[in-house]
Amino acid sequence: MTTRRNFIKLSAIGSVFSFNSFSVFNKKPAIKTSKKPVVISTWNHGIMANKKAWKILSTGGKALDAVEKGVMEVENDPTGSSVGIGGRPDRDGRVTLDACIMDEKSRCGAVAFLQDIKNPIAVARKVMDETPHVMLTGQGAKQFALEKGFKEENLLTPESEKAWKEWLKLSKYKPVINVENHDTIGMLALDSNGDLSGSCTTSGAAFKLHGRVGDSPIIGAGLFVDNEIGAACATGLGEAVIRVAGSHLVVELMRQGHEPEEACKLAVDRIIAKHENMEGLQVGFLALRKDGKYGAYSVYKGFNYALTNDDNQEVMIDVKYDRS
Ligand code: SD4
Repeated sequence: MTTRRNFIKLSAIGSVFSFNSFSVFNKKPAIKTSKKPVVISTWNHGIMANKKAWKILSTGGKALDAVEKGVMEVENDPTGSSVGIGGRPDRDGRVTLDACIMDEKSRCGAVAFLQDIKNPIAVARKVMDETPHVMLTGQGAKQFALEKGFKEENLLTPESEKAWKEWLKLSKYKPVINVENHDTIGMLALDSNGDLSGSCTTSGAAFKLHGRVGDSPIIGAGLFVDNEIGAACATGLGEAVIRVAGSHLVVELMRQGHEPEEACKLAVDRIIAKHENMEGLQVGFLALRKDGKYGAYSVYKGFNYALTNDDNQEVMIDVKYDRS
C-alpha cells in the first residue's frame, strides 16, 4: 500500500527524474546557425522545384514560402507521374494526394487522401495557417479546399489512365517502388534568417488500395523540422518509413551529434533492422542541418536529389551508396 510518506517520496523522485530528463532532452544543441540560404529536394524534378524556391530564398524570402511554392511547380506539372496532376491513380483509377508542410516554429499542416485538387501542399499550408488542426483527410479536406477557393479538377491525365489500364491487366497489388527518377517530392530549405522549413507532396504508391495513405503527409514520418537542429524528409515505401517514424528519427540523430548523411544512414539501418524482407523496399532520406550542412542516404542505389545554394545552381547529387 502506498502510505502518504511513500507517496511524497515517490513524487519527489518523480520530479527530480522529470527535471533531469527535461534537461537532457531539451539541452540547447551546439549547432551554429547558418544564414546562407540553401534548398534541397528529392529526385530530378527537384531541379524545377528548387528553381522556384531559390527565387524566394535568394531575395530574402522565407523558407516556408520557398518550400510551398517550390514543390507546387511539380504538383502543377502533368508529366510528373507521382505528384499532383498526372500522379498515378489507385487501383480503382482515382488519384488521391497526400502532402504536409512544417515551419521553423514547429507549426505544421497536412492533407491526406485528397481528391480532385491539384495543389495539396497549398491546402496543407491553409490547414496550418487557418485552422486549429494539423491534418484534414478525404472528403473533409476537399470540402475545406473548396471553401478556401481551390478549384475542383480531374487529375487523371490520359497518360495516367493508360498506365492504370495497363496495370489492371495483371492487377498486382504489390507497390513497385522507384529506383527510377520520378517520385514524391520532399523539399527542405534554410533561409537568410537562419530558419528552416520543409514540405512533402505525393500521389503515393501507384495503384495502391483505395484509401491508403503513406508516410508523406505524416509529420515525423515523411517530414520533420526542428528549427534548433535540422529538417528531414523521406521518399520510398511509406509503410516502412512510418514504422520507424523516419524523418523524426533523422532529426533526433542529428540532435545527438550525427552528421546529416550519417543520420540518414542510421535511419536506413533502422528500417533494414525492422524488416525481414527488404526485396524491392526502397527508402531514401534527405537531411538539412541548421548550419546548412546536408546529406542523404537510401536503402538501394539510385536515389538522387537537387541542391541549390549560392555556389551550386541546378546541381543533382547522386546519393553515395556503400552497401555491398
Ligand atoms: C508513399 N512515400 O506514399 C510515398 C511514395 C514515395 O518514392 O515517396 N515514393 O509511400
